[in-house]
This record gives sequence, structure tokens and C-alpha cells, in this order.
Amino acid sequence: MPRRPAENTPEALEDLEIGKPCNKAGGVEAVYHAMRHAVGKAGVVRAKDSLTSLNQKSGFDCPSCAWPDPDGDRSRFEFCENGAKAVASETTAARIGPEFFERHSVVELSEHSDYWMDQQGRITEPFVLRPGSDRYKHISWEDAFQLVGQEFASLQNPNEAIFYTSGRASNEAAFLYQLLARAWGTNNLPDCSNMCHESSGLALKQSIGIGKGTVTLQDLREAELILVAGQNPGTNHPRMLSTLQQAKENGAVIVSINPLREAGLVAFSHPQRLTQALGAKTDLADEFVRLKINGDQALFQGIGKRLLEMDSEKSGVVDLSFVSEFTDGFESYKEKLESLDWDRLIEACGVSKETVDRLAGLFAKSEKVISCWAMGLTQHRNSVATIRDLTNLHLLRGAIGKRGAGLCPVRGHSNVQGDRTMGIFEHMPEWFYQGLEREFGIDCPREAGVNAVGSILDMKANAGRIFVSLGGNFLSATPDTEYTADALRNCRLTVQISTKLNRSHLVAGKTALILPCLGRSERDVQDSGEQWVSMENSMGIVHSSSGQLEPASPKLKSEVAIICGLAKSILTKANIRIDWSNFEGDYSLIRSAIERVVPGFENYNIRARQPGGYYLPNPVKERQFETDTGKANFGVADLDIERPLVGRFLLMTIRSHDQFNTTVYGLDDRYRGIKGERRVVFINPEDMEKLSLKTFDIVDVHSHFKGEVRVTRKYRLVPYDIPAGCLAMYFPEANTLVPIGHMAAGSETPASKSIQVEIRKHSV
Ligand SMILES: Nc1nc2c(c(=O)[nH]1)N[C@H]1C(S)=C(S)[C@@H](COP(=O)(O)OP(=O)(O)OC[C@H]3O[C@@H](n4cnc5c(=O)[nH]c(N)nc54)[C@H](O)[C@@H]3O)O[C@H]1N2
Ligand SMILES: Nc1nc2c(c(=O)[nH]1)N[C@H]1C(S)=C(S)[C@@H](COP(=O)(O)OP(=O)(O)OC[C@H]3O[C@@H](n4cnc5c(=O)[nH]c(N)nc54)[C@H](O)[C@@H]3O)O[C@H]1N2
Ligand SMILES: [Mo]
Repeated sequence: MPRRPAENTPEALEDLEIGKPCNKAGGVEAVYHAMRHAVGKAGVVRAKDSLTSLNQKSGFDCPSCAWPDPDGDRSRFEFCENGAKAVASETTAARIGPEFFERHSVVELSEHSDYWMDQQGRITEPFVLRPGSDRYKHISWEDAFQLVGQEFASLQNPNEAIFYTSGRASNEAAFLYQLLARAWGTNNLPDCSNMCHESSGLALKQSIGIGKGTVTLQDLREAELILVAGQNPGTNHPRMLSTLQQAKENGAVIVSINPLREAGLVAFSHPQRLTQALGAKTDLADEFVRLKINGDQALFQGIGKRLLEMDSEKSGVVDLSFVSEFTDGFESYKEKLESLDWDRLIEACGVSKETVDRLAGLFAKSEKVISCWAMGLTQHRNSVATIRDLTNLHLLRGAIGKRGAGLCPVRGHSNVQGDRTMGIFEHMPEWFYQGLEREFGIDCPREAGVNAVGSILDMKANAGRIFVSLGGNFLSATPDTEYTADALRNCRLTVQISTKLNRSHLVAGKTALILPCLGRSERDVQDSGEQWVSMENSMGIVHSSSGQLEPASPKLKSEVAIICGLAKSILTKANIRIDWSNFEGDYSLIRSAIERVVPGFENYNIRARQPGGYYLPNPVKERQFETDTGKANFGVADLDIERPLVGRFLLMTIRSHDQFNTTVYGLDDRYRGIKGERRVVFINPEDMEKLSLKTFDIVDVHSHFKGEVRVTRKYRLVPYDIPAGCLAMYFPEANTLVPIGHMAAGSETPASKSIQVEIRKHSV
């Protein structure tokens, strides 16, 4: 019996060095680190070519985050340190070919770290892992597609197939992918958004009628007050800092709401401005609100309560004309907040009453308010209610649907928003299904499919599923690693469309396929010539992206070509008449089909190609709220805060500065002063003392959920400026601790930022 590949990162400890956290982000050091990564991996010429065409109007879209490019002139280097790392990782000179898998069995590979895996380079051709074998072997594209076709043909019911998407896929690929799933007969379309901004999408849909942000870069530049809640832009959206810097120079007050004092929000040196690259800096956040993990709902309710009190003292604080013309539910919201007890609110958020009053004062004196947020708000049990409570503050002040004001959920993956617009979702509205039926003559299923957590439960409970993954790293990105590993192992077939090796290739179904694809930086040539693709960024701008570099291997196919190849072998029913070969040969035909199905894509082939792209319509910008009441809805929810029980902590799982989600570029977290190690637990020094533990001590972490216990071993303790009772560890290593059943009410996003844990000195 061969050994089973390990599902988790190895427990080996590296050489940890702890330095002082940085007090600013950016600067010349960021440029240095960017160039070091780019040149080190790809070689000088490839690095220069890739970085100079990154985010240019005729170049390719940065595969890192979804922050928009500036509308006006772009500097020749419109990228950030972490964008450069993402590009360097994709354009690396290292390769994984057949000899690599001859050298390494799957078990052996699984014993390496994620960092090591990323360094092995780009996968050059398709590989198959056959039942009983522990080595991937080369397979031709033709045979790979045929194998998939045969496996699909053996399923009893279309819902036995699951089609996952990661948010890097282009609109063109995503549209064809969901079409394939629906023509096959299922809405099983989980995506990375389920672990990401699903809570934002749902909350905003309920409150304002559209699950997307409502502001532009120009709005941010004009805002008077900007909240940045539960977000670490210095690491995860570095180009956002230049926008914040401009806002600041125009007089905006910036408030950071976070348990951690993240470097980028303290101050920023623009690496592309000479004086700043050399050391001068702009102080960004005027106020740092150091709240407890999961204290946000209480904080937002507290600010709302104080605004109502202020309004009763002196009218005009609540924008009554906005409230009466455009909103619904104000009276019950008011009643609810008035009934809340101040002591309870203050205890729950962990900040002083004076701070809440001061924030309310800032809201009351600012006409133009923008709230930005990311995973610190979306990955908790009460996330949907929290985001609705934040939205309520904007409704109270009429700070939405006008210049300089609105809501800004800051998306993660560069096209996660576009993928959803293209129909990657387990229950699309009826008009969408009818559009597909009209365009393609298929019968769309109407039964809702599974989301990410739903698909794990389904694969675990039922043997023989087929799991197809358009990008991403499902095993490491989802909660409860060991549980998810069993779910994937239970599949008859797992198919990964990937650029680079990851753990989801190793912990796989009975049969597993790796179908390697072109990266975004690479030229994509099909029958009709060179192709381009398109994406939608965090602000609803649709724009094009054209790869510039030679593909990493001549045997790679584009995502579109792979989906068309799969579709031709999976969809054998005679009644399906979709011309996949035409789509594969000429992507403008895909865009024409999208134009006929999805509103807002009129003249798609022309408009997406114009410099800078174009904005999708967003009715909220005109104060039209397409909700069930036809108005913006105040959300009224009970305060429901996660609190650690006695002897326990609340753990958040966060990103280091050297990773993109599950891809680990390095072992440092420069802004937090960490060097050489990812297996760390950040802890308040007083908590450490109370437990009689010391810096560098090795601990095991146990998570508790409804009587279930999960453990991960061997992490080093790092004292850090984090509120008492709170801990932080890095994702994905800590995902083992996230219970599968612990998720946000409504959105079902794993609550990976508020996990009940206990720490103990390591024992064997
Ligand atoms: N370089 C790089 N860029 C990325 C990514 C990456 O991994 N690397 N990932 C991309 C993706 S997919 C996404 S979704 C985004 C993620 O971007 P972020 O959301 O910034 O990423 P996280 O590291 O999860 O950070 C969450 C922040 O929330 C704070 N936080 C945690 N819990 C709470 C809480 O209860 N309340 C409040 N107020 N704050 C809290 C943490 O201290 C941290 O600062 O970045 C995208 N961009
Ligand atoms: N505990 C915890 N868990 C989390 C989070 C957290 O904060 N804490 N964050 C969640 C969030 S916000 C997200 S978005 C998910 C991320 O979940 P995913 O999107 O599933 O994961 P990634 O790590 O972004 O995927 C990386 C893999 O994508 C492949 N890839 C890279 N580029 C391309 C490409 O151009 N095409 C194709 N086809 N493949 C490519 C590579 O093989 C790489 O190994 O993780 C979630 N999981
Ligand atoms: Mo994300």
C-alpha cells in the first residue's frame, strides 16, 4: 500500500528572526524587493519586458489584486512590489516537466513546503495520476480530454460534477466555463469568492440592490472621510496607497479600523515619486481604531447610535431627506439602536466610548464618506450583518450615490468580480438562464448548485464526484484542510487547470489530471490570430489584457482552449449545438455571445479595447436601489459577537507580505518584522506572560467548535501589538483549524478570522 500524501504543510521549523514592525510602506525598498523578485526568477530581459507592459493600456492586467489602474496617464512602471512578485512567479525560468515527476512521487512532493512548490516553476504539459499510482505521468491533450469525457459519461446525475473557479480566470474563460457546467446540467459553480467577498456581495445586495462597490478612484480622491476597515492594503492592495495618498493631500481624514497597526496605513512613501522613494513619507491614517477581532458590528452600531443621539440634540445629523426619499426600514433601525446598551457595545468592540463618539463626530461633519473593507469584515459568523451595519451609517448620512461618497469592498483576485458577472455562481437570476437558453438553445438547470463549503460536504458524503478546478488551490484555500482532503480523495476524478504546482495536485481524486495553461503575461495565439481577454476590476471597469511574453512551454493551452476541449468531450448530447471550436479560434465571438446574454456589455469588442476600458452600469450611482422594496434597506440585526471562552483566544488567519493566497513567494513578512518563518503565532505580550510562555516558544494550537477539536502543531510564539485575547497566524497553514461548520450566516463564507483556539506548549 503506498503512503498517502500529507494534506498539510510540513511541521519543520525554519530560522525565525523577529525585528521591529515597519512604520511605513512603499519607498525605495519596495522597488528593490520588486526588482529582486522579478530579475531573480525570470532573468533580466523577461523581467524588463513583463514589468514594463504590466498594467499599461496596451499591456496585460496585473494578476495580483483587483485594485483599478489610474484613469489618466500611467507612469511607465504602474505596478507594486507585490504585483511584481506575482508576475515574477508566473514568468519564472524554472519548469516542471516529465523528468520532475519521475524524480518525485506525490507523497514526497507533499512533504515540501508551499514555498518550495512555488519555486519549482511552471508546469509544461498535461499530466495524469492514475489509480494506485503515486507518480504523475505525461499524457497527451487528446487523451486527457478523452479521459475526462469517459469519466463524465459514467456519472448518474449531472450534479455529481462540481466546477470550481478561482478569480484569476478572464471573463471569456469564465463565461465558457459556466456555459459548459450549465449545458452539462448543473449549477454546481463554487468559486473563491465564497471564501472571500461573498458576505459583502450578499449584504450589499440586500441593502442597496447590487453586490458591488459604488465608488471610483476619483470619488476616493474627493472624499472627506475614508474608513479602511479589516484590510491591509500595504501588503494586499499596495496601489491603493497612492490613491489614499492623493485623498490625503486633498484633505481627507483616513481612519484605519483593525486589530493590528498595519504598516501601509500608518504612512506611505510613493516608490514612484523621487523624494518619497528616498525616504520622505505621507502619514496616512489620522486615526487608528485598534478594536478586538470581530468587534466591528458593535463599533458600527455604536457609531449609528451616537449619530442618532446627536441628531436628537441638533437636527441635521441624519440626512432625513435622503432617508425618506431613498430608504426603507429607518424606524425599526432607530428603535433597535436606541434599545442597545452602551456598556455592552463598548465591551464588544473593545474601543473606548470616546473613540466611538469621535468617529461619529467625523461622520457627522463629513458630507463625503467612503468605507473600504476586505477580509477583516467578511470572514466572521456575523459578517453579513456587520457589512449591513456599516452600510446603515452611509444611509443615515446620505453618503452614497453621490460624488466622493459610497461603499468600496476591495476585491481580492484580479477578476473575481468579473467571474461573477459572467455567471460563476450557484444560483443566477432567471433572466440570466433565459439569456443562455435563447443564445445557445440549451436547457439550463434551475436547481441551485453548491458553493465552496457545500461542495466539500457533498464530496465528503458522496463518493465518486468529479471535481474540476479552473485555477486556484481548493485544498489549501478552503477551511478544515483534513476534512477537505478527505472530500477530494473521495472523488472519482479531480481536474486542475493550473499554471503552477500546488497541494491540490497532490491530495486528489482516484484519478487526477493537471491541465497546464498559459499565464496572463503570455501571448495567446489561436486560429484567427493573436487573442486578448478581458477582466472587471474592483470598481466595475471592464478592460482588456494582452499577454506579451513567449509561453512558458509550447505545449500549453489557453484556459479558453482547455475549456473548449473539455466541453467537446463532455457534452456529447446531440441536442447541444454550441460551436466550441469557433469560440476557441476567435475570442471576439465569445464576447459577442456575452454581449447578447449579459446587460452592460453592448459593443463589448470595441469598448473593452479602448484605452482604460469602460465602466459597467451601476444604478446605485444614480441613487436607484434595485432591492425588494425598491429602496435602500436599513439592515436591522441583533448584535452577535464572537467572544473567546475562558482560557481561549480568538484567532484570525491573515496574509504575510510574501504570499499571494496559497502561493508563497518567500518566508518573510517584512512590514511586521518577521524573517525566515511562516509557522508563527502573533500574541499579545501580556497574554504570553499570563500563560508563562516566552518568545520563540514552540506551541500547538487547538481549535474548538461545537465539541470538535482540531490541532496544528509546532508554531513559534511572537509577541506583537495585538489586542489581548486575540491571536494571528498565517493562511493557508492555519486552515486546518477552521471548522467546516464555522461560517458566516447567510453567505456561508468560512469564518477564518474568528476561530476559538487554545495554545499549549508543543508536545509530541
Ligand atoms: N500581495 C498579495 N495581494 C493580495 C493577496 C495576497 O495574498 N497577497 N490576496 C488577494 C485576495 S484574494 C484578497 S481577498 C485580498 C485580501 O486582502 P486583506 O483583506 O487585506 O487580507 P488579509 O491578510 O486577510 O487581511 C485582513 C486584515 O484584516 C484585519 N482583521 C482581521 N480580523 C479583523 C476584524 O475582526 N476586524 C477588523 N476590523 N479587522 C480585522 C487583519 O489584521 C488584516 O489587516 O488581497 C488580494 N491581494
Ligand atoms: N484561512 C483562510 N483561508 C482563506 C482566506 C483567508 O484569509 N484565511 N482567504 C480566502 C480568499 S479571500 C480567497 S480569494 C481564496 C483563494 O483561493 P484560490 O483562488 O483557490 O487560491 P490561490 O492561492 O489564489 O490559487 C493559486 C493557484 O492558482 C493557479 N494559477 C495561478 N495563476 C493562474 C492562471 O492564470 N490560470 C490558472 N488556471 N491557474 C492559475 C496556480 O496553480 C496556483 O497554485 O482563499 C481563501 N482562503
Ligand atoms: Mo480573496
